[in-house]
Amino acid sequence: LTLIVAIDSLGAEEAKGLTRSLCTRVAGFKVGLPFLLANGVQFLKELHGACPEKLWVADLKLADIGHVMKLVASSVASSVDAVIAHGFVGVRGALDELKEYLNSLDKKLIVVVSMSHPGAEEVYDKALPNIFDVVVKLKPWGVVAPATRPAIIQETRRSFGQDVKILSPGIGAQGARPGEALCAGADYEIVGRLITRAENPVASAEEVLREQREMLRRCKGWR
Ligand code: BMP
Repeated sequence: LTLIVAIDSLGAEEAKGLTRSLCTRVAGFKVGLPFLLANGVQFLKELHGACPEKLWVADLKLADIGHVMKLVASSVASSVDAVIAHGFVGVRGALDELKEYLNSLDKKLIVVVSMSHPGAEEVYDKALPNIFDVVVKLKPWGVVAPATRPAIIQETRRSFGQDVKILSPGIGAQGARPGEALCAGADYEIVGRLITRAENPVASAEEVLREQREMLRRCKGWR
């Protein structure tokens, strides 16, 4: 399974319905800050409890000193499998402490290596070699790399082989097509609005999965 649905702006009931309907169909769910602030951490526990086998990712885009990132992570850790942090804060006194803390809970760390919006070229992409050093030192379970710039995904895959999972947002609302990131080497595509804002979100998710299969069939000869 290659699809992670990003939940940023759904109401509680919509989110409950969608995650239940998609539970058997997708790889997991990524829950963003707007959703958590609107619906609360306790509600995330409820969602997770109804679909516990899937990969639940807390996307709080952590970028702070280790102590504070650990405090924030501790408020969601029991309801998720993985936590996303920015790579640019560096290892010592920051990501090293977060990683150790998550390890102690048997949770995964995902580090942003670059982002999907145009401005990421202004700063993030220029720092890519430094961020890659962070990934080498830290050995996180996964990284986020942009579906909108497949060359970054390819470079990430070339640099780390199969040692990290690559999760790629930027599909649909931000312009990339389903399957493009997978063809560039990503393990998962993160899709939000294309699904959550569709008239029929479940049908839209099915369509994304179909397009992913079709693209993979063409680029990798998959059946
Ligand atoms: P959408 O498919 O609606 O554009 O949502 C993309 C999701 O991925 C959002 O939750 C956003 O926070 C996240 N994301 C992103 O768009 N670009 C990045 O570089 C990193 C992200 O986590």
